[in-house]
Amino acid sequence: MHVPVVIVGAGPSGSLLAWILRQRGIENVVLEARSREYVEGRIRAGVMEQNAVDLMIRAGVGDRLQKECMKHAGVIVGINNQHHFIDFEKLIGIGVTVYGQSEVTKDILAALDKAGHDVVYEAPVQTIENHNGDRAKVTYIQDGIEKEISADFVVGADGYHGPCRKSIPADALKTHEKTYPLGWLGVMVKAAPSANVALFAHHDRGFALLSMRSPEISRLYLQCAADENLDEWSDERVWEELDTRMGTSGWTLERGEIFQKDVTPLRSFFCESMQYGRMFLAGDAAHIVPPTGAKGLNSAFADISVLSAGLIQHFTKDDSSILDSYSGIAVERNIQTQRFSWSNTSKYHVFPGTNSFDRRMQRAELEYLVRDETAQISYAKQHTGLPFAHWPEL
Ligand code: RFL
Ligand code: PHB
Repeated sequence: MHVPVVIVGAGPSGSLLAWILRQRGIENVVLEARSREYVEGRIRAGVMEQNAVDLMIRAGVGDRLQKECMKHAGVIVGINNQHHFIDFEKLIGIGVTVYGQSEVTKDILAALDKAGHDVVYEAPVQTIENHNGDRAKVTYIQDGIEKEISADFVVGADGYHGPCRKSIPADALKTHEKTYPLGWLGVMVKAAPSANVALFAHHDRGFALLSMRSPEISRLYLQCAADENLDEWSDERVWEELDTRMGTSGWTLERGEIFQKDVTPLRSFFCESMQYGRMFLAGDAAHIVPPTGAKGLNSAFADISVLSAGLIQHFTKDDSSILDSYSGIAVERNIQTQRFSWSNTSKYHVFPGTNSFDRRMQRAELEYLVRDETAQISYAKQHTGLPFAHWPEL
């Protein structure tokens, strides 16, 4: 079997690309290792940049998002129990949108399903070969049987652990990585959000974040160790720690039933380039950021905007100029996103072993931010996201 484009992974990157290409009549097959329920149930991102929202809307999968999303004008910065609102809308005329990644994925997978698109679930890709030949070859397992498919292009949208990036020879790939001695303990809570925007709280005991998924569901995080043992965190201990790190006088953190707890170790990673012959990498397959900047899903959609524009131009106009520049554009944008995520992580967290001078300077960075309008404009621009270099013609 041969198709123009094989997409590995049906996460947000792979599913959105499949849908956009389909809209322009470009045949593609999506191979996904896990079940649809598993992919839809993964609780991850919550904050979307306006460009990511616009891409969903332009692609025709943004109706429910527009109805159910929550618009945030800015963020609250907490510094040792003092809250300061930074109003992005007032500063630069643009805010951020809260809509769960699981809802994003559900909306796109439902659209693909309704259109009868070829998304093969529970079909883990095993190998990608012949990247530099006239056709790339992909093997995968379906119902216990190994199958093969060839393609003009393969898109590795298979996340950090997937096989696509690993199929690139080591001497053709440069990787950059930082692991932090930190994790995030996340809880999903049946309680109304205690603020109308996210609260990023720096405290001597560590960072804490209040976010949300809907008017009834809050999402909260606590800085913890990268290998934190969840068994040591009773619900009561979680609430007490959240109160300690983000409480302030005259403000109450709403409590409710905790219905999920998880730990995410913090990591920064990116590779250069994001193309090897007929294979392109997109999203977490090429870059991971610590969640402090809320950039993972947004960077993935920035990649998909340029890659889909390039593939559409290639197949409909016989012009490969955007496709040829994809890797350079995507890596360059991603490095700036990495910088923001790393600097935001450094600003808010308490790092083990930091001396008193460095701790005080760290706090002074946040104090400068909440006092200085120029610093706030810069922060707002970075939070709300860089432009997308190309948009698909839809
Ligand atoms: P995904 O979502 O990892 O999807 C990859 C898909 O590939 C499949 N796969 C394979 N398929 C076939 N064959 C194989 N051999 C395969 N191996 C893997 C996987 O099953 C999976 O379905 O990558 P994608 O699509 O690039 O999407 C990236 C985003 O998921 C990620 O960047 C964000 O969730 C990051 N993130 C956030 N991003 C934001 O923009 N805003 C946020 O507020 C935000 N908060 C977060 C986050 C990530 C978090 N965690 C848990 C990592 C908060 C957290 C806690
Ligand atoms: C979330 O809502 O899950 C969220 C919000 C902001 C972040 C990371 C995660 O920086």
